Formats: sequence, C-alpha cells, structure tokens
Amino acid sequence: MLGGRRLARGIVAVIATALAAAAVGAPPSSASGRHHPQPVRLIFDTDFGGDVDDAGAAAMLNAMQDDGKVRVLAMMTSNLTRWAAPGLDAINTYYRNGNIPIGALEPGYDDPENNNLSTYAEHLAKSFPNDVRDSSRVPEAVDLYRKILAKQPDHSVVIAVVGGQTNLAQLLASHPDHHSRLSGTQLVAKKVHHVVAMGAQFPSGFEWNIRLDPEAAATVAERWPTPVIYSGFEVGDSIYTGRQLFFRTPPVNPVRAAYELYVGFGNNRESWDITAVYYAVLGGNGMFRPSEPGVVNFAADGSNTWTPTPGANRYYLETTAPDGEIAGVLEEWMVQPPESGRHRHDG
Ligand SMILES: [Ca+2]
Repeated sequence: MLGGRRLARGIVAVIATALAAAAVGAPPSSASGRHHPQPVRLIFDTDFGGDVDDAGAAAMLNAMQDDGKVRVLAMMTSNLTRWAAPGLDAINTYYRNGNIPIGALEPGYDDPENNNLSTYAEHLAKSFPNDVRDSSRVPEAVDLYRKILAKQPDHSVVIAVVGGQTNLAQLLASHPDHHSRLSGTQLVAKKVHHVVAMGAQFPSGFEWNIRLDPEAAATVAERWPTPVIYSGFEVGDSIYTGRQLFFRTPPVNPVRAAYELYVGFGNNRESWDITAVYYAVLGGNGMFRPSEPGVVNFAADGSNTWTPTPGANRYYLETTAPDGEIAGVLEEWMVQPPESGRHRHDG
C-alpha cells in the first residue's frame, strides 16, 4: 500500500515537473538561454470588479511580465459590467503595459441582474489613466481568443481563468471564422497547453466561480481538450495578501486603490485568484503541487465532487508550504514597482 502510494506520488511528481517545465517555458536544449527562459504565453480571464483578488492577480501578472516570466497575450473579462475592461486597463497602464489587448463578454453591457457587480472597477475606470474607458470599446472575448490563439505556436498557451468560465465554454462552441478554419475545440486542442482555473473546492464543495455559470464549468470539465488544473477554494482561502500594498506602493497605484475600496486601508484579503495565477506562470516552486489525476463533476447548482481517476487530465492544487510563507512570496510580486523587472519585455 505504502509502496503503491509512493509510486503514485512519484508519477504525480513527474507530471508536476513536466507541467512546471512547460509552464515556465523550458528553454530549447540548444539555446544558451538558460538564464533567459522563454516567458509563458498566457491569457488571463477574470471577473474583475467583483472580489478584489482579481486586481491583485492582475498586479502580479504585470510584475511577472516586467520580469520576463510571462507574456500576457490578452486579458478577458467574464462579468457583465462595463467597468471591468477599463478598470483592468488602468492597472496595465499603471505598469506601462497598457498595450495588453482586452476582450469582454458582451462589450458595453451592464446586466442589472448581475450579482458580481463592479465595486472598485468603476473607480479605477474613471479615476486612473486608461484608454479603454468603457467596455463597449473592446472586442468580444471569444473573437479575441480566436484571433490570438490562431497566431500562437502549437500547444504553447496557458489560460488562467479566475472567474466564471463562460468565455471558455463559448470559445469551445465557437465556429470557424476569418481567424481560423478550426472549430473552437480544435483550436484549443492545437494551441493551448493547459488551463489553471480558480474554481471548485476539493475534494468536494460549492464554490463561487463555479456558481457564476455552472453549465460553463461543467462543459469545460467534460470537454476541454487539454489538462485543467484547479486551484480550489481551500488553497487561497487561508493565504492573506494585500496589506503591504498600503505601505510599499504609492496612492497612485490603482491596485492599492482597489484594495482600499474593498477591504479598507491596511487590510488583507484572501488570495484565491492570486495562487492560481502564480501557479500558471511559475509552477509550484515548492509551494503547490498538482493532485493525482481525476474527474471533477459539477452538478446543476454548481456543487462539485472529485473522483481520482488514473489517466484523467484534471488535477487540483495542494499546498506544500506554510500559508504565511506563500503569502510573503505572492505579496512581493504584488508590490513590485512598475518597470523594475530584471528582464523588461515590451511584447
Ligand atoms: Ca475572480
């Protein structure tokens, strides 16, 4: 039993290493670029403006791009508020990454029934420099997904989804168009390496991002053709970050402003989306590891169960370091000043 367990762990470790190597864009073996690994090509899909950890995750991605760890190909918003896209652009603009393309689920539309309405997003959109100003000025997320995926090397793109999975389900269902002759599912299979999804709770639970669109989450779980690694509710729920923004970044930082509106000056917030984004770019780094493979099932109400299944390509993250230690690592990225990265990339 113990031996079998150990063997299983060994296999998981191999998978984890492979995933991590792919996630950090292992350099070509012939290249002298050992110190210059290729940045991860990443698309960030967020319900920006609901909870504030989306803003923290956006800050981390900008800092990691400044440091050459990631090339953010696009950011997509999945909640129906017109302020999400310009609010996100305000953060990117603060980091001088305002050229990152942004797409939106139903650009320009505010859903009066939306229970994940903008709070800080509207303030950022109106009070911090950005050139989006209103989501009616950005493309539809699925169109932007297809446009960008079609141009990427095969099996190269990592998607970090930290809100509802509506855009991903719509991408799978999309048809051939002027961007690509492939169907949505074919395009994903050809271009995407894997997805890291903040969502669900393991081994079972009832989590917010899944409840936002249970049908989309079930579609992704059942039909998405690449590996999906879930960062469940339990991972970020006990890792607190954000407080250092108030003491180590200036008031002109829109991320600090977002946290001040959401949690109040000097306070922390849980790090659900931030752990997912960290793993999507840098891998586990001794702080996280993927579980054994399995199948996640979502009920119509969004509740989920997990069934360990050899050969499956769904995983969930497990924490392998103390929460406080992880929080310190995450927060260093969140407070890194714009353009202070060691390997500045303008791509
Ligand atoms: Ca979120």
